[in-house]
Amino acid sequence: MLSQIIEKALNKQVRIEAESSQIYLAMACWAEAKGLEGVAQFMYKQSDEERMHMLRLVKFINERGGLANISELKAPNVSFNTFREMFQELHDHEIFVSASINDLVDVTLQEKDYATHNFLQWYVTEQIEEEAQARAILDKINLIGDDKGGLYLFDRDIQQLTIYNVAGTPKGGAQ
Ligand code: OFO
Repeated sequence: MLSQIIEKALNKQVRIEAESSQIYLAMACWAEAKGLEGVAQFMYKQSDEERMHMLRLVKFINERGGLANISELKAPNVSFNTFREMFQELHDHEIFVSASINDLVDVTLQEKDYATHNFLQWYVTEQIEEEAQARAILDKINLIGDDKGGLYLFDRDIQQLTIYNVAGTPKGGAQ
């Protein structure tokens, strides 16, 4: 059984994951409209993953005797000056999510809720991967600079990253 404090803290994270999904969906649309097909596919997939993260929390809350709260969401940014700016926003958002997960883990320790603490370890690992991926992408973009040919290759490469993840290795383990 979840305490009210834990239920509230988990529900806050439900909302953050749902907003993350919307943020990346908006990025997918922006990229698709700009003809960046690879980037768009990558963002659609990120958006789907965030929805899975949300659902995982929703099911856990309900299974543990709580009630998942499906709330209104903050509207995401829908336009960006450059694709670099967009990926910077993705990176910064992942740092924000990691901090939020860390706070949540902290609450479970204060509340001595070791079942929820254990459940959240998957998210801790996932955030390490997502931060590393976002940093690697930003490093690549910084290498490309304003080079149009570089952007073409980047768009193709990131598509392969997406295909690779879909085909073989689910990022962060089973979802
Ligand atoms: Fe939910 O993993 Fe990123 O934000």
